[in-house]
Amino acid sequence: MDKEKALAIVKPFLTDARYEHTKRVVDTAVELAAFYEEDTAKAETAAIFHDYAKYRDLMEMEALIKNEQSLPSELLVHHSELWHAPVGALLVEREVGIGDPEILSAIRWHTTGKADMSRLDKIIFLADYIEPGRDFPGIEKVRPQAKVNLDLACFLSSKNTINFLLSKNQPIYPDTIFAYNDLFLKVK
Ligand code: DGI
Ligand code: FE
Ligand code: FE
Ligand code: FE
Repeated sequence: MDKEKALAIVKPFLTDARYEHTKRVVDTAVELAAFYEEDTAKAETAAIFHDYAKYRDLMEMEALIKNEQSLPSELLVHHSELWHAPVGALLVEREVGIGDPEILSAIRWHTTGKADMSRLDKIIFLADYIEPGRDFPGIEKVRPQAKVNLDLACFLSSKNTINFLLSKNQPIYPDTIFAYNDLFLKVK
């Protein structure tokens, strides 16, 4: 999809700050896709729409999670912050008409990750974590790995996120753990 057209679709659904974040994720993801010889057009579209559902009404998302076969009800016992990724993939398909399974997968898994992520999944997961506006503790060890070892960069992001969640006494979504273990075995 044309970049300007896609950005114009997503903009009304985002705050100004989130829109700026989205554009930085786009630049980061396209740069990584080019570096790893992945499809830059798919990376661009996935990045533009990755936070499409970030500000959807919680009741609307709850109803979708209850009623849609493709959304596991287990999401409901976890933090609602996780919902926008899988719900976003569904709504981007339904409302925007994006049908490419690789793009939808990258949107779906951008928050938690999962085991056996595709290269595009990893690029969006990582770009969302390291875009230049981010300032997470430990991020300075992740950024230099992005173009050296994609699995290691994703592993470090996943580890930092899990440490953050543990420090906040938050439960860890199963796919977040599956992503961590899978990447652990890949980088050890
Ligand atoms: O949407 P963004 O803010 O750009 O970033 P994101 O989609 O990576 O979501 C960020 C939030 O999701 C962040 O506050 C950490 C949280 N998160 C990621 N994995 C888990 C999680 N929260 C819980 N409770 N459990 C998880 O497994
Ligand atoms: Fe997100
Ligand atoms: Fe993320
Ligand atoms: Fe994001």
